[in-house]
Amino acid sequence: MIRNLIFYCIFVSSILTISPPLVKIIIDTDGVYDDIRALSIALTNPKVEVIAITTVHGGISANQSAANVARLLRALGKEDVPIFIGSQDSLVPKGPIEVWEDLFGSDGIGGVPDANPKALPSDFTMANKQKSAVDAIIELTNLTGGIVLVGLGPLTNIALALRKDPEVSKRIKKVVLMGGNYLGIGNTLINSTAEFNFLMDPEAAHIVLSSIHTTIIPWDTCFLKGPEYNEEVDYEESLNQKTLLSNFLNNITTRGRQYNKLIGQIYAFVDDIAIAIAIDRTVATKSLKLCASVELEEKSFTRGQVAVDWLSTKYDPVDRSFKSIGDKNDANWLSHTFVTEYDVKEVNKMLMEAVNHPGKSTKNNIKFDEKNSLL
Ligand SMILES: *[C@@H]1O[C@H](CO)[C@@H](O)[C@H](O)[C@H]1NC(C)=O
Ligand SMILES: *[C@@H]1O[C@H](CO)[C@@H](O)[C@H](O)[C@H]1NC(C)=O
Ligand SMILES: *[C@@H]1O[C@H](CO)[C@@H](O)[C@H](O)[C@H]1NC(C)=O
Ligand SMILES: *[C@@H]1O[C@H](CO)[C@@H](O)[C@H](O)[C@H]1NC(C)=O
Ligand SMILES: [Ca+2]
Repeated sequence: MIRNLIFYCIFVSSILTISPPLVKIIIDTDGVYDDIRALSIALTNPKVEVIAITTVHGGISANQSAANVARLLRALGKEDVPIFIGSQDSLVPKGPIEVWEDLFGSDGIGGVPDANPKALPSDFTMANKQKSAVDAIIELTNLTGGIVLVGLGPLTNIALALRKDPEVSKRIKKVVLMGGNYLGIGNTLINSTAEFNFLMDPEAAHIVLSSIHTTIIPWDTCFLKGPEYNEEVDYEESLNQKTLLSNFLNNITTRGRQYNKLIGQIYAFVDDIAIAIAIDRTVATKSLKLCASVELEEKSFTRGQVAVDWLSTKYDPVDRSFKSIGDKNDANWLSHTFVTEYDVKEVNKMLMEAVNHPGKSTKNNIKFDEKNSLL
């Protein structure tokens, strides 16, 4: 009996010691379809605890972003994850958002309100009304140590949180951002060499990059590696599983995928990479540590582009790559880790696990049947 008890204790404690602690994440998002797909990884991964989701202006309004997140939470039976609405405009106001409807649809997620789960007016009321995203970031990182802060939109909320409470940068474990660039590859299809999230609020991006060392998944990596990795995975595999979430992600990305085809672009992973690396850093297979800042000059091709100080690097002949030769101890040129290659198969695996996740509520356990819509 006692021997059994001892065995039991050893058994339980070994389980407790082998299972790694949960990755605690706050995700700041502008809630377009890419973000929603990436969020679905974090919300279903058993290694992750999503502490909160905060929303920001960007591809769509912060309010629409919150409604889109609420709809995803319903799809997953995860309505208990709190949503906080943040900044409605950039630090230097740019006025009303012009939604890129050809790509995103009017709501940022393909304009398919009838796709399951259907969009509901109540999605707009699901966010916490007591607290702004900025205060939520400040207070939740104070309540829970070691949070990974992931930015998938313009950096307005994160910049304001760091400004209002500089201790945030000491309390959190790390910041992982999808945004910016290091080779000047832009993605706004206008006369700009900036990446969208950084261009939407260059001043905020500047504040974040000069306040804290971050890990950045730059647009250049998404753009250059997307077509190459297409030989390794089928980017649409996770969209063709017979589950509710797979079908939902298929529906909300249909317009975006069609538009990408039209302009000759490959529909590859973007925000998903940031979430995957926040969960498991080994998903980043190659990175460069670079001192970097953000160009703020108005009316220039380069506003919002990341300025890189390549002179603070040196070629390493063994590794055949450039390596940082140390920080410059200048707040305007903090070093950041730019991910230049990633494990696309692992990102795809995480997405596949997400769409096949049984979910919490029973309705998610049932495979989605196109003829007998369940919701
Ligand atoms: C966002 O929603 C709030 C109510 O939650 C409302 O007061 C505000 O006017 C909305 N802002 C925009 C830009 O739609
Ligand atoms: C969702 O996608 C399925 C095919 O995967 C399609 O049959 C259905 O019409 C789509 N629904 C909407 C509302 O777009
Ligand atoms: C952090 O929490 C402590 C209590 O644990 C509290 O005294 C302090 O005011 C909090 N700070 C912020 C910024 O919320
Ligand atoms: C970029 O193009 C827009 C629209 O054609 C124009 O208004 C703007 O001045 C251009 N910017 C630069 C830096 O040339
Ligand atoms: Ca985004």
